[in-house]
Amino acid sequence: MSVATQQRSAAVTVLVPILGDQLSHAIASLRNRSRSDTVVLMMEVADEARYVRHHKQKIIFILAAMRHFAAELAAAGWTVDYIRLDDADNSGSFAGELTRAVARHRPHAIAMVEPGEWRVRQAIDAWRARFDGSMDILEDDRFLCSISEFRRWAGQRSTLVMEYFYRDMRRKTGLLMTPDGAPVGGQWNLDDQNRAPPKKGQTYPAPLRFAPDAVTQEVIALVEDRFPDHFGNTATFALPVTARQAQQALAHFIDQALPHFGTFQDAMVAGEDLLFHSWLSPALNIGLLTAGEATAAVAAAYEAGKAPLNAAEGFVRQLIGWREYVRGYYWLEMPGVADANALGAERPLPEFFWTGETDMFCLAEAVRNTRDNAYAHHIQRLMVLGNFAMLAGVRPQDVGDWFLTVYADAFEWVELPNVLGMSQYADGGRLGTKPYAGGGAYINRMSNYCGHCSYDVKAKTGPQACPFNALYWDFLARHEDRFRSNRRMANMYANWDRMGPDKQQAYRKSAAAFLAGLIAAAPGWVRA
Ligand code: FAD
Ligand code: DLZ
Ligand code: SF4
Repeated sequence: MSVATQQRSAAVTVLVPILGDQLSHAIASLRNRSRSDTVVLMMEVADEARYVRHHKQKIIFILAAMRHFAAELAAAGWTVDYIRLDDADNSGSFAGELTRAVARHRPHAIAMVEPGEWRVRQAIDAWRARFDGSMDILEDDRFLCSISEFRRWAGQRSTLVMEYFYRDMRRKTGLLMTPDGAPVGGQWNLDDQNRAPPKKGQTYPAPLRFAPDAVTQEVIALVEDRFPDHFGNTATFALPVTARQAQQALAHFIDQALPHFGTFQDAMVAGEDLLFHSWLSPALNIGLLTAGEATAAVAAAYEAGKAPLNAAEGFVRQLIGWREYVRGYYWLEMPGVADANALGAERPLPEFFWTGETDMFCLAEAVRNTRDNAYAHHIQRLMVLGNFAMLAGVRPQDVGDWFLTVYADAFEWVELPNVLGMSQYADGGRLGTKPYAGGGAYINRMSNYCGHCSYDVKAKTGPQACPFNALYWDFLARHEDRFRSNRRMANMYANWDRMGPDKQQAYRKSAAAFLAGLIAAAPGWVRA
């Protein structure tokens, strides 16, 4: 491997630690800095792989991308002190490696970009308090909205409605805006054109899969050796691990998938792991690609007539709307939100989230995609996995641990708001105004899953009936006090009322029988 671990001969002045999700050549800590008095520190540490037992592909992805990035920096003339996981003296933690690096290089200053996760920020701040030199923590300006800017935005409002934040971000970036400040096409949000079910006979583009090179293969062997019991397949690893590959993935998405991305954003199809989704979140979240680059390329494709507005707007909304919004929410609400459990859900996570062994085809299919690719698309996460967990009353922190462990794109700043806020309603509606709850009819309408399933989606109660049906009504009944007065749920309660007591009882008995049969996961899946 060509990673440079050079000792500098001249007195070193500035140490620049770069974390595994900061792999951007334009990172603020390197900007305007001289190569002659800088040592870049990159640290592979076992603690980060083990604080939850990440999917093997997630560890491979981050370590392989780190090694490629370090080699690129070295080739560009930077001095890189790269600590490998299997280095003999590796302490296993960021704090331990910072201490060792200070002893090696005796820097007069340290400069690093703010860590993306609360947990890591706390550890770095604690270390910094003990360090007797100067240490600058710089803003992560790869995000389009800073943490302080979001705080100001939120401070002026009683509720955090994403739509208003999104409009401000459109104005700020000028993306898909006319010169006189109006949204292109006259509407801010084309979400109502993003919900078509899959079409019979539709074909889907083949995902762009990157074959592991020698560097990545070495990491795969290392991960198999060091973390053999972690969840996930490694033979199917195909993620981009360099900025160049991430650009290829973006170009492939724009060319092959973007034209249909908007229309079929909520569709699900058996055996189709991506449909028209981009699979760019892993690369975006570790910095191989920035949101600015991806949205500019998509807006340009729209302007060139290569994609319709509902696709370009849908994609831009996810990135400058949702992605930036959840990050702002995370830093606004942490650490309290991590323990949120507004619905008092206490059931442990079912075992099938790990094994995939369930007769519910939609869930088995989502777990398979997760195991094979460390990926599932948004509607699998929200309306299959998350929906099931919420309806079944699974403890939100167990759900969060699972999502954080299994996805290559899972970093707490984006995972936690999506799980606790959007999907589990654990924050009591701070992020979303109503729970994302759906029965079998929703999944049947938006997918072809039910045709493959041994349950009957049309049957309402009894052992053969789709479990989502009874669980849905049981959830509404359990949380009637909270949700009946929610205007957006009035229709659902009107339907519940029309059923009458016998039918209501049958639903509740069916749900109870199903829930009694669920097997809980053993604790060792997440933490040793
Ligand atoms: P596309 O559908 O192609 O969307 C394009 C991009 O938009 C994504 O790459 C992503 O960067 C961004 N995006 C879309 N939706 C969201 C969103 N809700 N929040 C933030 N960014 C969004 N996303 C993560 O990046 N990491 C996570 O750990 C994560 N956990 C999730 C957990 C749950 C329960 C839910 C419901 C959603 C979660 N998401 C998470 C959001 C979303 O599901 C993924 O970003 C998306 O599935 C990634 O696949 P893609 O790149 O093909 O996305
Ligand atoms: C997730 C992860 C893993 C598995 N390994 C490393 C690592 O060895 N070195 C590193 O710098 N980062 C790693 N990461 C990412 C971190 O856990 C964390 O998400 C980021 O530092 C953001 O705070
Ligand atoms: Fe899922 Fe129910 Fe359809 Fe089976 S019948 S795939 S459990 S929604």
